[in-house]
Amino acid sequence: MDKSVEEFMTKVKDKNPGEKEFHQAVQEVVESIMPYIQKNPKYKKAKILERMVEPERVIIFRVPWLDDKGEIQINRGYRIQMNSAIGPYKGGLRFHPSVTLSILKFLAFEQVFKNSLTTLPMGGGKGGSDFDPKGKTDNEVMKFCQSFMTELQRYIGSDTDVPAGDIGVGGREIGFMFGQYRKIRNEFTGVLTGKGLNWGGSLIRPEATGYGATYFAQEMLKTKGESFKGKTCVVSGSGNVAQYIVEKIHQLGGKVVTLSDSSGSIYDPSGIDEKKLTYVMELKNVQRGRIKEYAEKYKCEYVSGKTPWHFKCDCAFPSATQNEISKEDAQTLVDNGCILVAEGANMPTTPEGVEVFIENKILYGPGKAANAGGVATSGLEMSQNSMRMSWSREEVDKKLQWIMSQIHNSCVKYGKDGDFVNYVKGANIAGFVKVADAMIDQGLI
Ligand code: NDP
Ligand code: 2IT
Repeated sequence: MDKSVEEFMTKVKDKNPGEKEFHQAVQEVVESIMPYIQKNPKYKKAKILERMVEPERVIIFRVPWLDDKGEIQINRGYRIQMNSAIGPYKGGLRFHPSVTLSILKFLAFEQVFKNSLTTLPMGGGKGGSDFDPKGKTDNEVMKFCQSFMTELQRYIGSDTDVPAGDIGVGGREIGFMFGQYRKIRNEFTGVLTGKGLNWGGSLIRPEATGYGATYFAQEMLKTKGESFKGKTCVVSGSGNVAQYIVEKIHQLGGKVVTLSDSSGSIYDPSGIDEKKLTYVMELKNVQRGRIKEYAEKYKCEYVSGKTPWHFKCDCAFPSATQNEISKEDAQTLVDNGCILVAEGANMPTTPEGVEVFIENKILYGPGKAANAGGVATSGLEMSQNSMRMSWSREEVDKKLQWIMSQIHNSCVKYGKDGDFVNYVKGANIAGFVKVADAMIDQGLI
């Protein structure tokens, strides 16, 4: 490791003990940016990196709620307001039992760079809770969401901080939280994105992360004169992001052969078509069942407790969670002929796995570039809310495609190295420059 990176990381680790996911996300960014900062001393002098790893504000709160048996439950709520130099804090809420301060700080840190890449004026934030929506009734989820928002509402607002969904937070949860915000504050504003279409939501927002990741992959393929036609793809996860990646790849002539959840993966060599995807959406979004049931219905293979990376593919779309591709998984993908990895999830590849992709010079699109279509379309939802208007499906989709191509251009601009594009370096530097310059312009903030 470069000496200046090592020194910087020692300080970050000492100041944030035990936060290993946060250290991981910071280290990846710092490794890309340090050489750039050495060449541009104004960033060093202004201690921009040192400031960027310190959240502007961290809010941690108690979330008490009553379950269906009348028993009191207590969860912990968080909001990390990381950086607002280029716009209001913006980023999702994650409800999952694995949620910790470290995980939300890593996600908030990534979000700052991602949002900067979108071309839109959004700062970075993230929040959530260790609440587990799995196995809870709609009534229990509502009780939790209401209690969560009763406290969170003090800190957010349409010009201050605009949360959205992430793992465990979809349309249902956004609805319950929006209702509670409106009731307490007596105002109807765009304080959350991912809202229902009848009450301020944007067309294409549900599809946006998955569609955007596919558009980004399409841009990467274009650099090699390739397209999705005839490509076999593996996708992990089976939630919001995974579902719309499957839909878009199918529309573009590719074939998706896997999906997964935290219990295991399905392998359907004949491909997941529209009809099968409709079944998956009903299974996951309405019945809230397990992906194993797909294998039973369509008589295909199910591997219990395993990720899908050992299935042969041309393109891979990790779309479940952080650190789901190990070094060995990355090597298996490369050995099996995989030419492209586009991250629907945030930080799904371990640093050792990333190294394998870069060394082998495959098309590797890191999450903060590849999955930025979700938050970008949230930004478009905010614009529509401010205007009190809504755009058509075609208009939003066109804007999303344009934004993904702009993000791709930015990555190429800062990441081109001969005929290879290092999208990690490109995304990190491009995301950094806009925020860093804004911080310098605005003085010591
Ligand atoms: P969902 O809650 O809709 O789906 C999550 C999926 O990932 C489920 O299939 C879930 O399986 C699986 N999963 C979650 N945690 C784990 C785990 N620890 N191990 C294995 N599988 C797991 O979430 P999204 O689709 O919205 O989010 C997926 C990823 O995409 C996340 O990394 C998120 O941060 C990222 N992302 C989401 C955006 C959005 O707009 N929603 C935008 C940009 C990135 P199970 O049902 O078993 O839990
Ligand atoms: O990780 C992400 O970019 C999201 N979960 C979406 C955030 C948003 O504000 O739409």
